[in-house]
Amino acid sequence: MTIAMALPRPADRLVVIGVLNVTPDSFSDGGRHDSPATALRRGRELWAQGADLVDVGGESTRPGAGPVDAAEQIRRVCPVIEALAALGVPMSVDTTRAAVAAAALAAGASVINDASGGLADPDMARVASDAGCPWILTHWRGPSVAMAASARYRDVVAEVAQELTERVAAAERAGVDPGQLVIDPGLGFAKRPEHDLALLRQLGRLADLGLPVLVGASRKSFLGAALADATGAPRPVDRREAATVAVTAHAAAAGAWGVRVHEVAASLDAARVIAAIRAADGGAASGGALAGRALGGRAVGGRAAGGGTGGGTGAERAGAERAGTTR
Ligand code: PMM
Repeated sequence: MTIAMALPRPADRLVVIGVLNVTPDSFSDGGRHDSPATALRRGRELWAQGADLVDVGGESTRPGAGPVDAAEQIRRVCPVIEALAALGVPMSVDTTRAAVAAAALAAGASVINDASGGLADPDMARVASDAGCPWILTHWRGPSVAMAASARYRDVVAEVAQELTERVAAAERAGVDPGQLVIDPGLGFAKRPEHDLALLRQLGRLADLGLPVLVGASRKSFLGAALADATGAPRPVDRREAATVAVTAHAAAAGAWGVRVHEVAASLDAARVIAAIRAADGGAASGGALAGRALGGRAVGGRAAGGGTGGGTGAERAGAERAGTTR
């Protein structure tokens, strides 16, 4: 099956990417899907929930995690990607290693999700440019083991925007089509909770760079800190789901292109409701008190308009396929 090398662009809502970590040690889902069979089952679940992309990764990027060599990442992700591709599931590969990206693209992934923004492996730009596929560039200041020490900023939003601009320029110099680039502030990557929150509050300044913006907040520690109990203990990882959906709604209202989340269904609902609110014009023309007041409501990704993937959730798509109504 040939998988299109284009970004999903639902006409009217935020893209929702489902996380599938085929790792023993990721901070949230590590160890849950680290056999091909369990990973395949989870990938199918995410697709059925309506994921626009399933993001398959074989290396934990949690703070302090050590590197996983390319051969081991390939061993973890490629069988899963091949099996999901055979079902028609669109996928990104979450890796900072060019060899892993190349193997994953050959196995059926269609997007590179590079949490290092191209910095970890100088060959990544060539792989992205040769494949002509979308490339997600995440803000990064060094490997997971050294991340905490580089979480120093005078103006985190300005510095992240500047450093992402440099990554975009480097990708373009390497021959990558700018229409295939997505930027991501890298929440939790060399960031303290106050940095993550400031980046979310000012997402529009990243959107102003003119590229689609992806937000990866799902279950991250700044959400645990924001929901700390009376003793100051952070909310445990497995109870950050509502907080994750809150960020999805915020990102959608601020005009982000997509979110990367562990549970797709609730974020997809949030994305659809925000899209419905943004599309509503009843009363706006007659000028209610809040009518027309922008909530950061610009379209992100000025270089690439509309398009669409046919819309609908995975479950709806599956239903339509059963009913023979897909185009
Ligand atoms: N975060 C993680 C992994 N990959 N990719 C992008 N583009 N953005 C992110 O914020 C991001 C990512 C770490 O989270 P995980 O361990 O739950 O996968």
